[in-house]
Amino acid sequence: MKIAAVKVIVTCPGRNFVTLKITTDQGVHGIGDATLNGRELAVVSYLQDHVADCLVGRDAGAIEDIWQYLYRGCYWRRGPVTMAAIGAVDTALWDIKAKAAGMPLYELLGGRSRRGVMVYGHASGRDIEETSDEVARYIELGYRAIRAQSGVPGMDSTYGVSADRMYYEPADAALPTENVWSTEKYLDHVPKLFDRLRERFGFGHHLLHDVHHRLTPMEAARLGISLEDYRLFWMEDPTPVENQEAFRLIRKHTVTPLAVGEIFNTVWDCKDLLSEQLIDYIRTTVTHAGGITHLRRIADLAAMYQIRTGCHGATDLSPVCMGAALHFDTWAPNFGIQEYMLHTEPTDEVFPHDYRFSEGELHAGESPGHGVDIDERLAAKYPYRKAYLPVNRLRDGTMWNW
Ligand code: EZ4
Ligand code: CO
Repeated sequence: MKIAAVKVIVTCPGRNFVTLKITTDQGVHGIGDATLNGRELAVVSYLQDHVADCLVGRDAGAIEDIWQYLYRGCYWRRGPVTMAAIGAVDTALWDIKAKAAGMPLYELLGGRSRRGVMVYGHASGRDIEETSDEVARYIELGYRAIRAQSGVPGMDSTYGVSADRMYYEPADAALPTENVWSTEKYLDHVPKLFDRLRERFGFGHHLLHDVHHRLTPMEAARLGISLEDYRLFWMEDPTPVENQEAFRLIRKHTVTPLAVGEIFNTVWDCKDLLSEQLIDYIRTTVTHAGGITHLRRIADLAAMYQIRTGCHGATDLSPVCMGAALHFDTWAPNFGIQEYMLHTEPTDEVFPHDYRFSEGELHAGESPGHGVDIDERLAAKYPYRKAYLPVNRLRDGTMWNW
């Protein structure tokens, strides 16, 4: 079965998504997600101008060889644009192989390791009480794990607090919105949030929190210590990850579990954190870490150090990524948890999918492939709209991490 056509589809049913569609000479097609939030068109060009021609005529079943061809063969290895492009090709080819085999993708990966995939939902509010009421709502919906983020007194905005309760969308403007950040105010506030949540709900649910790269290593250590009594499932991205040695410092001081890796794109980014056991959950997912083929390598390395997976699942990853990730999660022996934010209704219509939520878990579905497709006619109704993530500045104007 040979690759006959390679097509890139851009659609914006509420937010931008880039989808790669590969069709074979036998009429089977597969799709992959290539969305890189705020830099979408760079991946579109990479795929259209530099990858598509190299794929036509190749054996669609040679997934590993095509992965190596695109990785080794471009000379300029790694990076988010390259790896998102490779990830989309890889996901589409696994989709095709599983469809051709008549199997759901998880069967092809080695079969089912669990009945369902535990997910965490996103509770947020302008203050602690609003966030607490949102946590109550997720518990009523059946979630067993909930991420909690709250507005901080004295700060106009902070990461993770959405205007629209269920649908969080930070890429909100055609030029980046500028937010003002205060580490002092944040560090003072977060322990109060989790104190309230444990007081109200007890310890029967997993609670998570995303620091979103804002702190220095010592500040992160201090936050970790101050959250220990609340037994978080994880504290995510406490400090920027370029300097992985920072995690040695954090680790020396706190037993609050750490989750890192949503912006990583290869196993090389993960290697030291995994082999030195500096984190507890690895956040890489299908789209930004080179597809199913490469994500498996990362998960296998993590497993050697008892580190579990916690795939990124924000809404800037399309339902195609979610579908593929759920098959991966269903297989991965060292699966930990899957992030789950609801896509808007128009997005779900553009990407009809098999996966279903029930009792705090997502189920990948049993149809052949990864179980997600794209309605191209509908997709064409939503043209690309420029949208950027915000930036952060300190009160005196200094640029900070968002
Ligand atoms: O801000 O994916 O844990 N989830 C996150 C996300 C990221 C977005 C950036 O595009 O940190 O909400
Ligand atoms: Co995050």
